[in-house]
Amino acid sequence: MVFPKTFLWGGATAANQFEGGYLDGGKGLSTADVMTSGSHTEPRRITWLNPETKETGSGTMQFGSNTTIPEGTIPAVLEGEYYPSHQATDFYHHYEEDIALMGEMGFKTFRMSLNWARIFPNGDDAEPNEEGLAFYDKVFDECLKYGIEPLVTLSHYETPLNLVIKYGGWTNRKCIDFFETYAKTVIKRYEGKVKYWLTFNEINCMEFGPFMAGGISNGTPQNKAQGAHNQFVASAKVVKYAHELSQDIQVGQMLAYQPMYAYSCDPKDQLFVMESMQAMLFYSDVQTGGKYPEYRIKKYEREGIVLEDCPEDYDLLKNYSADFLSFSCYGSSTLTTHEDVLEASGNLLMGIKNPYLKTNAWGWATDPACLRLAMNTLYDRYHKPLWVVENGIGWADELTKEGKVHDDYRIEYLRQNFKSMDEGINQDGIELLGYTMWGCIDLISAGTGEMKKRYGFVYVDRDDEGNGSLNRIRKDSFHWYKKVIETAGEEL
Ligand code: BGP
Repeated sequence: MVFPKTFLWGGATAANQFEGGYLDGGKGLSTADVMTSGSHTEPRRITWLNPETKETGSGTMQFGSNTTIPEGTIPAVLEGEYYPSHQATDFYHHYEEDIALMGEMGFKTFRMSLNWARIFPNGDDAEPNEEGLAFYDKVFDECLKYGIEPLVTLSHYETPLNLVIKYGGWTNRKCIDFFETYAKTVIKRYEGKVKYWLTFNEINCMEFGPFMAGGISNGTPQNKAQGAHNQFVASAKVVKYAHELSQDIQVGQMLAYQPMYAYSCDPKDQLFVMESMQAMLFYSDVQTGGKYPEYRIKKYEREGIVLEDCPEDYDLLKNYSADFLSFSCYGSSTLTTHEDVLEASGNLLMGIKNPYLKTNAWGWATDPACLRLAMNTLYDRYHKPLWVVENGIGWADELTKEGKVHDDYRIEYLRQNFKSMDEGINQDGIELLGYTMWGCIDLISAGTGEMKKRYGFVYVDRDDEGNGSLNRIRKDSFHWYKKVIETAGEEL
């Protein structure tokens, strides 16, 4: 198997899970900063304060459930609580070392995100924070020194907290303007350094995690629909601006994709899969396809959802759809309508257990076919270039006494996924721009806030209580991936 010479191999991270320095350099608070840590079994929580009574507490913040916090309260950082994003794995103070490690592996690209609240601490500030802008200048310069092309997400699961408190997050159309100002500021500032941009990470997370996706702390169907609409319009405005600024800049969509299998050949199960696929692909139908699909228009009519919109919104969506479609894909899910099977299996988000597949400790099914399936579905539907910007396996890696991490399970997982990707490119003829493995240097988990759910080629010495030296240690997979890149996939 040989990948194209231009193929962009690399790794991916997100500011709120990697950077730390949560108040350094004038950064404001973001939604991620009020989320505590959970565990395999305990959900992550969002902490809140009632400004009148001074009462505090926490509400559920879990994938698969709609966040709600009591009326009259605001999300807030509380004393005595542990918030994993505050230090994360401290890229803020380790970026030179980290980018050098990426350079050593031969990365061609590095997907990272900007922390919006580092640039506009309150989201609605009149002027950007120069210290925040300067930090990312240094990061990009460092990447370019090693010939690493930055791929930058504008918003990865963090919204400036002030926008949540003052405006209700992305339910409010004002966020379109704030985001546009932020995006224009950074796209202009980093012109010549950053060519590839993504607007919203896993935009379809609005469906099952509206607080993470859009700072929406009351995730009613109406609020989620409006939040998504506002983000679509904001994305289109960013595409418009980038194209006007330069022919070289490309703005992509980022979708969380999962192949879905019906548990049985019962037509009811097939229909359930079809509808679940619609719930996922609605987001790319609009952002990459350029228009609201009929099935979603009907759904809104049925449910009495009315969007606050204007005719220009739809012109923008049509004329400024995404240049390419990037996606995350970790495995597949299996769905059923059969109550007895559901009861025996559990796990709502990732579906039920598939007897043909292995799962990791968090119940995520690894699937050797997932990337080829994802690539085919998305390419057939949109015929736009694709980019795998997240894929990988979370594991409670063990550091041996000799200071090694023998992560052969990760190598095996990646080997299978690269074969699947190769089939998509070489057998099916799909245009795939690149691959960035999720969490290339260990970081905290988005879903659970845990440190022990590790993905990286590089181990970071830090535990679930925030203790550790933060030292970086090359895992076995580090050396393996370096070879893969060196040989363009010939040596797996
Ligand atoms: C995606 C997110 C990432 C990331 C990854 C792994 O949904 O875009 O931010 O964290 O999933 O998920 P987790 O961290 O929950 O294992």
